[in-house]
Amino acid sequence: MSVYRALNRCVAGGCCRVRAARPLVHIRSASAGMPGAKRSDEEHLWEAASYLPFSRTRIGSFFQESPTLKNPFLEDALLRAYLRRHLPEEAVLEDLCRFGERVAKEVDSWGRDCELNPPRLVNFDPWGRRVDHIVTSPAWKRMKTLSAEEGMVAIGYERSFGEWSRVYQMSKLYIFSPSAGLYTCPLAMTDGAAKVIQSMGVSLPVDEAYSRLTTRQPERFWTSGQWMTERQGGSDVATGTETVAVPQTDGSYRLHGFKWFTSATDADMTLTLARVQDQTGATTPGSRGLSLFYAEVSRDEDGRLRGIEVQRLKDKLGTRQMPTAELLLDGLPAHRLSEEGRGVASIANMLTITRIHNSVAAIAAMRRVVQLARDYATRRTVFGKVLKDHPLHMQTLARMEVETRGAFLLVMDVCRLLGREESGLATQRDTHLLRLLTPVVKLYTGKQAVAVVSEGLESFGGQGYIEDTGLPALLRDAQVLSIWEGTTNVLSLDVLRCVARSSGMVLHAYFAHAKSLLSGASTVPSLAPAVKAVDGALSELQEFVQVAATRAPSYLELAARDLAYSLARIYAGALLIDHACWKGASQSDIYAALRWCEQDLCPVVTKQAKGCYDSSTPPLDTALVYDHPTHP
Ligand code: MFK
Repeated sequence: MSVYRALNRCVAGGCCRVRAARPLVHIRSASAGMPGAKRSDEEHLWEAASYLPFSRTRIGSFFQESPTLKNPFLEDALLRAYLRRHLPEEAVLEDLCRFGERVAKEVDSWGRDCELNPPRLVNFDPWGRRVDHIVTSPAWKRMKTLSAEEGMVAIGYERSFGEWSRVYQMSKLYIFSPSAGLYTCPLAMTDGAAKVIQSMGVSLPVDEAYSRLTTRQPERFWTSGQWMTERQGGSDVATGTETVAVPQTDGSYRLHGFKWFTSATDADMTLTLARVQDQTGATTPGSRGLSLFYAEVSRDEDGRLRGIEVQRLKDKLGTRQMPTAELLLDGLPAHRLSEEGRGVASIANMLTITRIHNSVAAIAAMRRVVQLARDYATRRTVFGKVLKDHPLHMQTLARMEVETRGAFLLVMDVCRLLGREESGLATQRDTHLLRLLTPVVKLYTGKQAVAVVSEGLESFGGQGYIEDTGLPALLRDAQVLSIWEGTTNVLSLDVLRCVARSSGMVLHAYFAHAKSLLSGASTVPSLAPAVKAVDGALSELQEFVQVAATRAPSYLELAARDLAYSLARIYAGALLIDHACWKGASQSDIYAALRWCEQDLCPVVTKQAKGCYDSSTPPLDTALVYDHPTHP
């Protein structure tokens, strides 16, 4: 573009126009009376340019400093305090500190590359042969190497730190997650698959797979898929799974079916569900007809995928960094891992692990947005002072911080319980708590992540809405956390199911442990209002449970979501109090506990008092949702 055109555009266009107009008029009138002063329009404009605050070469002198990602380990007071309290091993702290530095300096930019270079599917080669090649970015591949080197899955199985090994592993994933370009998804499923194989006994044909899933050697490392979802069965796996397994003479199977949503489809192997056909071709319907299968993803000598066609990649709101595909299973060679009909019960171990990973991703997203917002608040000046000096802005960030702290302690407690179970130290109470809290924590933190990340974007003003800041991707990716691995409602019902199946024992464990967490609080008098709130909420909840047990199942079903929220909020309150009583706790820990406990800790009782679960509610809800004019 010529200078002339550029200036013309500048003078004529938009916001520059008002500012540019004055000097231009001034120059023209000044030169008009001078003898022999014949000046071209271009000269006028050249001269005008020296007065213009904006032009092609001068676009203003102010540039806002961007938020800077610093070492996420060093920046996280609660993580460091939690580890100092429970796992004060130099080796762990050093590793996390080094890794945090690597994440900030190196890995974060790979994560961004994964977002900018999403996977694509090449179905055919130039000559029309089917190849079904999912092309991923170099950054995505680097994440695989890094994951092996850093022991992202291995740490959980090496168990070098006994019952705290899972806390160590999940702390590392927590630091990694928002910079990982969604590589945490294949890692979640890989971890889940290793857990399933281990719990079923590491023997042929999966011994090699187990060693690859849990290795630190990048050239041997495998990731696993978890192909559960079919067109009819997202949540309702039991009735919606159509895939059939045809027995072969050598004892193996061939799978035929259509998997509708397979994440991280560039995996090396998968665990999946199918119905075994009998000799007449018949299968057993429902949950009891499902068995668990192991299959490797491999290519034949012509380069074609064995028994798989990739129909298409999904076009998703977020998690675009990662390939998610629709797969036609057309004779996929597979081995049955579970007894026939024990598929759901066998894959449940995988669901426990992936739900915990999901919760880790949720707290990591919250923590990341808080860290960036906190940094930005020291760099951005508005209305004459930095954001950090605006009390309302600080109040908003402090609320986000409280949410993040409560969620962090919830998730770490589930990791602690998992570690205890795996190292053979779990008491009956621990086992019950782990079963109850896994869905509770997953559903609660998934929702919290969306709320906190959304609030966090607002703290960057309009820049939080601008793609190439990388901030919007945080929100897009958070949105999936309440959906996959069981939606909020499906998990709320899972809570009811585990209460029923344990004859209420999971709730006994919950009440006993939550109360025990308050026991040290008498040493910190300033915590009294928080202790009173949690104690009161626990009593209310106990009463609710007693009453609800006498009501029809539909009553509890309507209360399920509020019940799960109550369990999460009260337990987080108790954990925050317990942490604030620790001798190494800070004033901020006490403040966070007090703030958390100011909210409605027991919404199920608040709503019950308003009659929200009465029998009149479901028909009224339906009428409201399908409301339409009754008068012409
Ligand atoms: C960063 C993190 C990233 C994470 C990445 C993951 C990406 C992958 C994306 C996906 O694959 S999303 C697909 C996820 N799909 C789901 O989460 C399915 C949601 N639906 C459910 O969870 C249903 O509740 C369920 C399929 C489990 C219901 O099936 P059933 O067959 O009706 O269950 P049923 O009859 O209640 O239980 C069957 C057995 O499983 C019982 O064992 P027993 O027969 O021995 O009694 C149950 O106890 C057991 N079970 C069910 N849920 C369990 C469980 N055991 C432990 N924990 C659970 N949650």
